[in-house]
Amino acid sequence: MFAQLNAQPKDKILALMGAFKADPRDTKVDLGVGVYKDASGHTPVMRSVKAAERRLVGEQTTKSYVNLAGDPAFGDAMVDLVLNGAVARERVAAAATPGGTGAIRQGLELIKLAAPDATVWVSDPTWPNHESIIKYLHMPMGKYRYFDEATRGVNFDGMLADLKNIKAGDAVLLHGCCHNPTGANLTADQMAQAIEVIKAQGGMPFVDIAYQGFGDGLDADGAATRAIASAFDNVLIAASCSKNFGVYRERTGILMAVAKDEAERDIAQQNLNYLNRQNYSFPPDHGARVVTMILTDPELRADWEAELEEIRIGMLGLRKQLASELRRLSNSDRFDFLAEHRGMFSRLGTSPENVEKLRADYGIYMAGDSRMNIAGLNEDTIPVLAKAIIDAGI
Ligand code: PLP
Ligand code: TYF
Repeated sequence: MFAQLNAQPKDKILALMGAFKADPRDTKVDLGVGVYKDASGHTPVMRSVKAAERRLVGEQTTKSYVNLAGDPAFGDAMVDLVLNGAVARERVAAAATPGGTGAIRQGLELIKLAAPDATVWVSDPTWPNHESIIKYLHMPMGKYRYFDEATRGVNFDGMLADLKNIKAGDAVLLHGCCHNPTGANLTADQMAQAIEVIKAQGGMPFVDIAYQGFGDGLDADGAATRAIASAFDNVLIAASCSKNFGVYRERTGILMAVAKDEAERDIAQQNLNYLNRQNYSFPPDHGARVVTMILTDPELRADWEAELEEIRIGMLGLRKQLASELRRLSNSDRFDFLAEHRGMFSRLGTSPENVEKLRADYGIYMAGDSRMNIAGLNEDTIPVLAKAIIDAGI
C-alpha cells in the first residue's frame, strides 16, 4: 500500500523554521513563520489566556463530548466579535473547527457539496495553504490579480478587472484584514467597489480573517468582513483565534455561514455539523472555551484587548522604524510602503535570489517570496535588516 504513495512537497514556510534553527550564527534574524514574537523573540501566552486557563482547570467538571458544532457559546461570542451585529444572528450558522485552517477546509468542502463545479477565486498571491487545499479537493481554482509589484500596494484595477470574469455561483476568497503574504490591503472604498462587482457577477464571498486586531484595531479590522456579510445573501467566513489570542497550538477557529434567512441557516448548520462529523466528529474544545471565557468576562476581555493593542501598536512601531531607517539609508521613499502595510507581514518585493542572499550573507530568514514577519524584528535588528537590504542592492 504505502509503496504507492508519492513524495509530497514540503510546506516552505515550515521548512524555513527548521533551517533557521539549524543556523549556528548568533546574529541570525527570523522573519519567517507567521507567529507573533515579542522584542526578545519569544511567543508569550497572553495574560488573559493564562488567567482563563487557570479558571477553567478549577471550574471544569467534565471533559465529555460537547456538540458537533462545538460549544454554542463559542459560536455566539465569535459571531459577535467578527460580525458585531452586521447581520441578524438568526441568519448565521457556525461551527468550531481546528484552527482557521480547519474552517477554510470545511468552508471549501461546503462549497463543493453545494456546487461541485464552482470555481474558487483566490488573490494572486495568497496564503499557500489556500491553493494547496483547493487543489487537494480537486476544486476548480482561479486567481485574481492583487499585488502591484511596482508600488507594493494593491493592484486594484487588475483585481476589479479579474473579478469581472467570475461566473455566477463562483466563490471569491478574500482576506478579511492584514493580507497574507503581502501586507497590502484594500481601502474601505475599494472593498465597497469589489463587493459591487462580485455581487453583479453573482459570486459568493468567502472571507478568511486570521489577524483581527493586528492591523488597525479589533473593530476596524472587522469592518471589511461586516461590509461583505451585510451585502450578500450567502457568505462564508473562516475566523482563526490562533494569532489574536496567541493559542496557535490549541487549534481554535470557526466557520460561519451567513444564510439568506433562518430556514436556510438551519440547512447550512446541518451541513456544517455533517462536515465536522465526517472529518473529525467533534472539534477541539479547550482553546474555544478559553476564548469564550475571555470574550464574555468583562475583566478578562479588557485585559485581552489591552494586550492585543500593545502587540498591534508594537508592530506598527517596528514598521515605521524600518521604513524610516530605509528612507535614511536609501535616500528615497521607495520603502515607505512598509509603514502603509498592515498586520504581521510585508512583502519586500524582491527576487528569490536576493532572499537567498539575505539568508546566506546576513542570516536574515524570510519566506522565498520575500514576505517578512515584521514581529520578528526589534530595535536592534531593524538597522541590521535595513543595512542588509541596501547592501544587497535591493
Ligand atoms: N488564514 C491565513 C491567511 C493565515 O495566515 C493563517 C495562519 O495562521 C490561517 C488562516 C489559519 O491559521 P490557523 O489554522 O493556525 O488558525
Ligand atoms: O503564513 C504563516 O506563516 C502562518 C503560519 O502550513 C502557518 O499562517 C504557516 C504554514 C502553515 C500553517 C500556518
